[in-house]
Amino acid sequence: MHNGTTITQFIIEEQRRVSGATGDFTSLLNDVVTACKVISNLVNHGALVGILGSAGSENVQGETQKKLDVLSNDIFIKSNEWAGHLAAMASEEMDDIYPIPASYPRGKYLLTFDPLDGSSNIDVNVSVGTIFSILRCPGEGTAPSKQAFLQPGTQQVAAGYAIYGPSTMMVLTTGNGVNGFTLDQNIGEFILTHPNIRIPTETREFAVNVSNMRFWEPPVRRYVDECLAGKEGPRGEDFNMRWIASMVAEVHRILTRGGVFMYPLDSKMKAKGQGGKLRLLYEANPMSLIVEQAGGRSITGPERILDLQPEDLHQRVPVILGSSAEVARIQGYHLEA
Ligand code: AHM
Ligand code: MG
Repeated sequence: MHNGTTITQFIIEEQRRVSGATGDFTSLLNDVVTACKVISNLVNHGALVGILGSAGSENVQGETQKKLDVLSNDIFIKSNEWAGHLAAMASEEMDDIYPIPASYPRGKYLLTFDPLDGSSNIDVNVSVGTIFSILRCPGEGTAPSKQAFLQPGTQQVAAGYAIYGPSTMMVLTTGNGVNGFTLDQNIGEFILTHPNIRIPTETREFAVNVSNMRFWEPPVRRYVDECLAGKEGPRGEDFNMRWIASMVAEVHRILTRGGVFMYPLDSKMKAKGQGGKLRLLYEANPMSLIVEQAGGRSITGPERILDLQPEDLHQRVPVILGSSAEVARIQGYHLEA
């Protein structure tokens, strides 16, 4: 039995501190929370409700869509299009932006999301999640365009993720620290269980897909080589490694006990004309805001991710994030190179 602060109460109390707040943003966050509860319920039921496996389609990135990718995308749209808080949405699973239909009032915010991150894990029952970011829509009243979404991550009003793991959690920042909420399935509410999350600055754990090692650039190679050399190497300490292939789960671990997550640029991506694996607007930017708000750092290699000027809706970027001292070291290796 938990009688703590619900996420709704938490958001309303935060809103009271902002003078002139209309409650629009609070209701928008509530709709996002509802969407994540619905997705959580589907993920939990898995094969019982026939939602595992491929949808038989591809998204704009040329990736095979899972049934749950498509369903989660629909749930996000249905939950968030009606209330009048949004001007448009953009998602990993949609080629173009989704302007709010004329049958609903148009609001002042933009919502971007990856409805089911790590979906390659869904059929093997490993943690997946939803990532989202909220921006203000520039040029209020005018029809939203793709251009409206191309704002640096520093402009995000809020960012968060839901993780569908052994328990379902929601981790949220509105630019004033990071808080974690656990879904109490019995009462259907997210309860504040992890107030003011801080990432430990030092770490001895890294996460990277080592099968790509031969394609990496020298600074990443150097960092990982030094970790692997352990006590006998230049770091003088043994490191541990994890790779879940679900960014949400990786970031959640780092928020909990520190560490570094890397999906760096490599020569294989470059040959395909890609700037990285992960998408800037609905993966890298929201996760970077969360990580920085929790005292960590997030970079492409040489640059801070939140400072990047997006050029495209589905732009991909390299991502290196986590404990500040380690990420600073990796950034140093990039700048030296
Ligand atoms: P997705 O949004 O299509 O699920 O892809 C993103 C995921 C990340 O969650 C994860 O870090 C990465 O892709 C895993 O990549 P890989 O399969 O190369 O290990
Ligand atoms: Mg994703």
